[in-house]
Amino acid sequence: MKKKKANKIVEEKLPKKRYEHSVRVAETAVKMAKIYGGDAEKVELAGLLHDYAKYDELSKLYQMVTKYELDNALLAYNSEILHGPVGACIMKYEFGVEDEEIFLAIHNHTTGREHMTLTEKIIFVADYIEPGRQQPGVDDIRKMIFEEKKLDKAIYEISKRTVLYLIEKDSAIYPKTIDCLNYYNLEK
Ligand code: DGI
Ligand code: FE
Ligand code: FE
Ligand code: FE
Repeated sequence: MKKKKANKIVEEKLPKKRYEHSVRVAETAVKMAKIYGGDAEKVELAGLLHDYAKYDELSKLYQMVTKYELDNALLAYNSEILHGPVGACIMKYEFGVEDEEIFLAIHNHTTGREHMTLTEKIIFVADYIEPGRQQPGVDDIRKMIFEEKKLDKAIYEISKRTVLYLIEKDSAIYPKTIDCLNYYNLEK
C-alpha cells in the first residue's frame, strides 16, 4: 500500500481528531526513523494505519478475534487492547499489506512486547509522544527520544506509566504489557 492510499482509507474511516492523531504519529515516526536508522516508509505507513480499527464495534472486534485466530485471552481485558491486533489483521488480510514489520507494529502498538523490532518500537513510542499528546511528563519522554537518544529507556518509561495508570484505574493488565515492562527494564 502507498502512503496516499493509507491516508485516504484512514481519513475516510476515522473521526477527524483520530485521523489527525494518526497523521501526527506517522510524522513523529518518520522523524524518529531518521534518528534511529529506521525505515521511514514503513513507519510512515504503520503510523497512518495503527488505529484503523479503534472505533470498530465491539461485536466486530470479537468476530475478528475468532476469524483471525487471535489470542482469545484478549477478550478478558479492556476492549482497548483489541484494535491493534485486529487492525493489523485487517491490513494484512483485507488490504494486502504484506510487510511483517508493519503488521507487528500495528499489532503491538498498545501493549508493546519483548524483543520489538525497530519499526514496532518507533510506532509504540510515536503513539505516546506525538505533538498532540499532553499526558503529564510526556516531555520527559520526548527528551529521552530526541535529545538523549535512549529508545529502550523511553519504552520502559512509557510501559511503566501505562501500568501505573492501569493499576490506578483497577484495570486488568494484559501479560504482554507486563512482559514489555520487564524486558525493557533490563534492556534500558
Ligand atoms: O489508541 P491510542 O489511544 O492512540 O493509544 P493506545 O492504543 O496505545 O492505548 C489505548 C489504551 O489502552 C490506553 O488508554 C491504555 C490502554 N492499555 C494499554 N495496555 C493495556 C491497556 N488496557 C488494559 N486494560 N490492559 C493493558 O494491558
Ligand atoms: Fe491505538
Ligand atoms: Fe500506545
Ligand atoms: Fe494511536
